[in-house]
Amino acid sequence: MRTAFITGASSGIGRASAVALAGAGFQLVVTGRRRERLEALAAELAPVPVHTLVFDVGDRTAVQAAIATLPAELQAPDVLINNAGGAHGLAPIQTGDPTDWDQMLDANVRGLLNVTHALLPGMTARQTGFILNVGSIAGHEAYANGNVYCASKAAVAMLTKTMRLDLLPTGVRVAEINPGAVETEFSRVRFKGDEARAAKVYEGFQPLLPEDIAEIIVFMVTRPPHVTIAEVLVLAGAQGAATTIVRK
Ligand code: 8X3
Repeated sequence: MRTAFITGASSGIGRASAVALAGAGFQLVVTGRRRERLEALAAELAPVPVHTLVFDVGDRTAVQAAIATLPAELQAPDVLINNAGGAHGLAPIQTGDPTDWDQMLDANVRGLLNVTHALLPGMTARQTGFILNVGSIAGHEAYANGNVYCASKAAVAMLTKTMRLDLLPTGVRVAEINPGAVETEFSRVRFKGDEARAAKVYEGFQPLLPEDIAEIIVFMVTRPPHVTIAEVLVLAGAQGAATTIVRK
């Protein structure tokens, strides 16, 4: 049975990807910070084998310790989805909160590196595998007040390209999916629980659903070895660019 390892699987795109990959015949390792949510997901997906690991991707020691508890086979997954991350705050650089900046860089950039570093020995030894990084339209387009979030996702975009080159001789393929406006906890986290402000982001148009992204993720990671869909940008139908949305 093929194995998919998914970070940030307790909600949003990570959770939807876990459900979709289980449906496509994968066994799973699902990780996140919220144990109850991961356990509920594992129960929902039974009898598919689902291993849960609780850690913060930004904590390298915790990442390494958790992954070391896995059986060797699960430390060398067929597919790694680097999904964990998010946005904190939406403010001009001159009034932004450096604590928010640290959180975004820790999860979106260092977190991706921490998990990848822990799994690459197993994946490269197998000489096969697929790493899919969840980037964002924000990594390819600047928008006002996006500053550090955009920068963190631009780092994901460049890491994807450079990792692909470095890993080429190993048979491990690397790609990036870049969602636009997806209705998840993303805006609630960005606006620190301000539900009204978060709801406004998705008001007046049909945003993408996490399941829309998950379906594409499954397609990307199940292509045969001679096919790498290297980058995909997925926008809502009413969206032309990061902040260009037709609201009716
Ligand atoms: C989330 C999409 O447009 O808010 O990464 O940056 S956006």
